[in-house]
Amino acid sequence: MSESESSRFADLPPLLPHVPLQPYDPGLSPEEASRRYYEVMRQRRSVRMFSDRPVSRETIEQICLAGGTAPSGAHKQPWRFVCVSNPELKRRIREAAEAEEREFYARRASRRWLEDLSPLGTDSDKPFLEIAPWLIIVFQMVKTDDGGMVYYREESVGIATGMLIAAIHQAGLVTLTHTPSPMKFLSSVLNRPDHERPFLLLPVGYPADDCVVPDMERKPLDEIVVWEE
Ligand code: IYR
Repeated sequence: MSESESSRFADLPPLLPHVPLQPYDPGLSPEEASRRYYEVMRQRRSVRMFSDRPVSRETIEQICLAGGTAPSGAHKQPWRFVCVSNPELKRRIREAAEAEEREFYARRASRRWLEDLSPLGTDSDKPFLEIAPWLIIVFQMVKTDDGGMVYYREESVGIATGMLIAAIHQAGLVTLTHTPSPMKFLSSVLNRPDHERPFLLLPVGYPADDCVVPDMERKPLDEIVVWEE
């Protein structure tokens, strides 16, 4: 560290103890391990038709622990996962979300936006908010619980949410990245403090027996990657 960096503040906290990394060994070559992971992840679909079949709290706990392994700015872990199975709370969330969505489809959405959504068949009806056994509402924290700073909040919470979604899929369950907009109602319905802001709502459960999903393709590798070797 340069003289100017080390001496700017005299009283910074000491370096944490450092321990040897225990590298994760998939027991396979990187080629095989990454292929198998892709084969699992390519089967993930966003689902809007849920079964009411129960999912244990233990499962949701493991999924949240996996989401919580995400990296974050200065390790502030600025996420809170509010896990709702209470039927009365789910009903109130559905009611408020549908009110916002009715406004969205009837007035707020531009013609362009409705054009893009039309092939997906979405509308303001959100029965899955009551049918799915769990709703995980991801909140981002604009301050830590003790009033400290957080850094790269959106990036950190976005990464944690992605890892949560991967964990839901790995568990053999399905979800949907639901974005009721605006979502401020979630703070009041769920009684969350001011320093937590709603980020995303994930219904979690099994798909309905007659569940269908839109037949669409993902972009091929050469459209999502640029090589500079
Ligand atoms: N939030 C609305 C609209 C909507 C927006 C996008 I972007 C989608 O991929 C799907 C729906 C709703 O949930 O209906």
